[in-house]
Amino acid sequence: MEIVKYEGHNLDELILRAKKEYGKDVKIISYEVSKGGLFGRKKYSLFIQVPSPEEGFFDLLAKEEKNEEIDRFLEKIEKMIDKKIEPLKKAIEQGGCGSDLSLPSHTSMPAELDFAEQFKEFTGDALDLIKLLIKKDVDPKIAKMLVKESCGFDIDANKFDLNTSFFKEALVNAIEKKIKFKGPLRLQKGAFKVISFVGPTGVGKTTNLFKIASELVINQKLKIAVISIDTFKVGAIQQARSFSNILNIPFYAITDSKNLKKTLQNLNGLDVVLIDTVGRSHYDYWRLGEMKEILGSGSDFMDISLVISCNYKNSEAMEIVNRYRTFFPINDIFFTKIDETYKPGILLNLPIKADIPVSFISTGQKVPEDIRVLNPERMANYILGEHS
Ligand SMILES: Nc1nc2c(ncn2[C@@H]2O[C@H](COP(=O)(O)OP(=O)(O)O)[C@@H](O)[C@H]2O)c(=O)[nH]1
Ligand SMILES: [Mg+2]
Repeated sequence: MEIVKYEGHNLDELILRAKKEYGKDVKIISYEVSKGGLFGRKKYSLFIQVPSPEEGFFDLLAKEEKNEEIDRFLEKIEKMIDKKIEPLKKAIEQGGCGSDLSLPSHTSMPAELDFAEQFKEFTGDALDLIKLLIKKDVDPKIAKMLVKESCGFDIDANKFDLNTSFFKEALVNAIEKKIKFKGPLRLQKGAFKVISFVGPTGVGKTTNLFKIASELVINQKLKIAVISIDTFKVGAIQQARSFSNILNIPFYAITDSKNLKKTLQNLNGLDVVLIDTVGRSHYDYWRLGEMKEILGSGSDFMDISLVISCNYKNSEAMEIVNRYRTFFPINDIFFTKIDETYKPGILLNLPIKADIPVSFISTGQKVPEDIRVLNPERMANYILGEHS
């Protein structure tokens, strides 16, 4: 910033001069009047501010002040927006992100009111358990249905409340009634059994197949073989082959149904054959049809386990189940990656909505130890965040 002084006897003329030289928006700071000279005529000193060619310290400071003003203005707007969307944010939190029933039907209604309306037949601990389940991404309808299983009618309050003071007990009881569990693998020696693992790419089919293989070979002392029809994923065969070598079990890589039939016939003397499949996109109908042809050749003695990652969104997982079940009868759901899942509501939502029993849960990448048989208590622990 630079100050320029004009002097003369006519103030209007001085202003005109300044404007001519520095533009019509020139900033007038002040003027002074003095009397002097022979005839005592008025003399004016006009001070104007002109922009300097380079920005000085004061210019920058002035700009800063302006930015602060803008910042304050923006902050105000942000606060106003926050206030407006607050009920919506609460509704999403209570409805559980990712749940397909997560948004309340009328979003203009404050979340608490809507929650109270949806669950008005419950009170006390029952209501608290419903809230907790929804927070863990359990579908609100399923949360309601499960909690009701462990409720009694409180005549005083005219509402349902838990008939135990322990959330875990209430949840285990409800899970026992509503979800089927396949239980530990109890395979007979000599009773030729085939188990196939299907599901999208990367969910953990190969890794977990070998966890099961280890259990069968090392603990149950069964004679087993592994067949891989996962010939399309880069490195898949090598990965499976090296696991098989470690466990010292026969491994076969197969690409068409005729070979699968023949191989299965040849392996008839074994106790168990585990089949690892290609994990394609579940949208790939044509390929799934082809796989059905391959798996279909042994359907009488074959169990098909659908492997699903707990990371999936509820709606996505349900879609996967529906696509796969149009091609194969699914015997059980095998959950993986619980260790990477903060809100494991899918554990309850999927088996209940799909009406399919659950088998195992994979708890990490380590082979063979990171796997557990799912049972009601374990499932309740994962939901309540009490697992160790
Ligand atoms: N964190 C975590 N990673 C897993 C789990 N199960 C498998 N994985 C990893 O997921 C990746 C894909 O597994 P893979 O068995 O090749 O999947 P596939 O394509 O279905 O056969 C590998 O890096 C596995 O180590 C699990 O329970 N937790
Ligand atoms: Mg694989």
